[in-house]
Amino acid sequence: MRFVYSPAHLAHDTVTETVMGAVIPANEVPERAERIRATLEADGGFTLVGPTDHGPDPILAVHDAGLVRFVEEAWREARAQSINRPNLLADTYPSFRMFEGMSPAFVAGRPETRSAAGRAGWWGLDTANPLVAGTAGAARAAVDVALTAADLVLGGERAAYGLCRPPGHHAARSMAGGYCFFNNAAIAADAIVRATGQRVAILDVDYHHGNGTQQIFWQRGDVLYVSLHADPERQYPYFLGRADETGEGQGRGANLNIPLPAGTDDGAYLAALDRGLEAIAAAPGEIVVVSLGFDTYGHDPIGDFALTTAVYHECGRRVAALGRRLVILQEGGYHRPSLGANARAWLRGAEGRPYEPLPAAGFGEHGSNR
Ligand code: Q9C
Ligand code: ZN
Repeated sequence: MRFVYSPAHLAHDTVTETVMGAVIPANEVPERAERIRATLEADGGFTLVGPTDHGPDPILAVHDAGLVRFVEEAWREARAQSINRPNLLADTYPSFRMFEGMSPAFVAGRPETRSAAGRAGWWGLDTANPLVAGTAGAARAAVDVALTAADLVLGGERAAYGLCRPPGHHAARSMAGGYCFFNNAAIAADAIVRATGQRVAILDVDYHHGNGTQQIFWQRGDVLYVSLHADPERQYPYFLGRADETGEGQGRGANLNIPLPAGTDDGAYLAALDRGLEAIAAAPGEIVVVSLGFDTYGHDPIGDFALTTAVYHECGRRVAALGRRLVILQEGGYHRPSLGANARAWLRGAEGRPYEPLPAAGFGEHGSNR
């Protein structure tokens, strides 16, 4: 299988994030993608290709131009305003309650502040989304990685993997968040619909609900969104991801959320995956975009599922058994020592190659994150 990778992600060298006000080391760090790249290269069955530049238009087809401007200007602006922190993180967000009782027209006319910290809140969802000097370039490159993977599949490949970093599925039309700036999977799915005139399904198997992807396609019938994720009753993004969210308007019935309990293990996960795959199999279309996260792994530092490396091979196998072509895009996964082995297992499964587990790579069942 070919996999698309850009070194531009290295400059998105995040330092910290915050959890309920406490500063912690960033979870979404360059080492994640480097671990996956190194393991796929060592496997011998994967060919690295660089992305091609697709320009801003496919991004602007999905995202508000103001969000794109913010991502491009924020770092320079923060420094110009003497915000001398290792990364720009917001602390104040325009809750929709701030505007209660004001007309939609009035609210829509509220100006975006000129403060860089304020703008980070205006265009953001949460305080775990550090932005640094290289973020804009990395986010643009991640979109090109996704679109290049889509091109490979449109060109006839059965499957291609885009090693996107930063990830994308929390980014909505006008909002960054959850380590995401541009929604790589949504941009790829939208481009595929435009290129083929056919319907596309997105299967999101990151541990978290892809609120951004759901929001972007909420009223569209041409993209089916199916997501397996931690129940928002206990987990980020809290305010979307429930089973009763099924789409509206043209998109009615084209959104399937499958929230899962803490401790979800291989067996329960595979049963839920089969439900999601049944919905995709029942819908028209030839291409599936997979939002692939490994924060479902048993030792992930921010997840609470119990999946094993072996089950990722079976997941890849079952997804490929749909018989559709696959554009597989990296989302989350924060237990760094296991990321390479988990990606390798999933992708080998998707290609119909045997699992052939790697020798335990120097981390125990409860190994550290370094
Ligand atoms: N304790 C993705 O997996 N909340 N994003 C973090 C950390 C945000 C995850 C709290 C999680 C975002 C792509
Ligand atoms: Zn996630």
